Amino acid sequence: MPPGPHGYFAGGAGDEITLRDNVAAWQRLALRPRVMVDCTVCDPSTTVFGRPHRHPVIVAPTAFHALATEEGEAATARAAGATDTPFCLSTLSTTGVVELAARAPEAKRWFQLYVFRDRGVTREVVAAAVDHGYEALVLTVDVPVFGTRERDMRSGFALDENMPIPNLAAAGARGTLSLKDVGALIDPSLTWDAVGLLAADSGLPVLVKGVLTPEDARRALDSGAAGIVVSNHGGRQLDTVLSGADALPAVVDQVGDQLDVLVDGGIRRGTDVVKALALGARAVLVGRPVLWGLAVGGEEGVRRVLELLLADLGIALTLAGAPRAAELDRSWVQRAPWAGAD
Ligand code: FNR
Ligand code: LAC
Repeated sequence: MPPGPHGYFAGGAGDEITLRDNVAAWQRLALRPRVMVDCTVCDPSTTVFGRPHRHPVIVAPTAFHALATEEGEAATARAAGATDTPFCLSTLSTTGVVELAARAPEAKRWFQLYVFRDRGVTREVVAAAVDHGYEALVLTVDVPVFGTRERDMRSGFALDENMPIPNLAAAGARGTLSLKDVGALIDPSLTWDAVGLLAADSGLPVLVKGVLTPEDARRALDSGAAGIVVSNHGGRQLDTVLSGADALPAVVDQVGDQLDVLVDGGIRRGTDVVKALALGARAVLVGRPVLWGLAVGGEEGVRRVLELLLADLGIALTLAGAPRAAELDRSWVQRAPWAGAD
């Protein structure tokens, strides 16, 4: 990839402390495997919103897939569909909501929402998602403004005016766009009442993405959310916040019996997924690995990334003595001795 788009995909906010810790935090947990368990059948399945999923991996919403491959989000969604992985389309996609549904009809699709200042545009895009079979809305709540992305400042990263970004065009964006221009279209006045309104308007389950504290988890529950994604946006927003791995347990303790809690950030290995499930997550979202697969090999590349992760998950579950993923609990993890003193 050219350095500008590569830095945009790879980078985080500030000193990238949270970006690095997202990966490191899973590695600070040690597994406590059980042996002599009948592992003839491995069943990684889970339920999200009461619906069965063949496995707990979901493609995280990420913007601008045409930066990685000409086909854009259709390639990613098809690869997701081929591996029974739900695909979450970003509001900032380079393929529209309706077009993606037509080009990847097999994929289980979710839609991630950024609420624009122009609420008319938001209403229309949500209505299109509802009409075209998207199964859930993921309301991202950690972007009242974009974080300080110094890689993008150094590279002068901007979106070429020839790259289609349908929802931004509808929201009035024109010409070459910096991330600041994009951010200016997003409504920074959003508060918790938006969750219930969105659920009522759409009739779809609403997941609140970007919660890191039990306080906010409780507010999400009280606001009518169906679930939460414990997430720091891949370390791209507020630097030095907790990783998903470290924020997850307290959120599960607060609302886990009433809401589906998902987690993302730094999930790279089957063992990371096992740890997330053991800590109480129902599913995990994966961001950058999918983008790298897309950049290297388009649809085939994404498929390969997902297949590798799912195969690794099967081995990890089996070797952990938890062939049925639903049986994992916190007794499967402990703080690792190599994690160092607090
Ligand atoms: C993102 N993420 C994101 N989230 C969101 O809700 N809407 C979006 O449009 C985007 N766009 C986006 C672009 C890029 C390039 C990245 C890397 C991330 C955040 C994403 O959904 C997810 O929270 C993180 O990427 C998860 O961390 P990992 O798996 O990338 O470590
Ligand atoms: C990002 C946005 C688009 O993290 O969510 O770049």
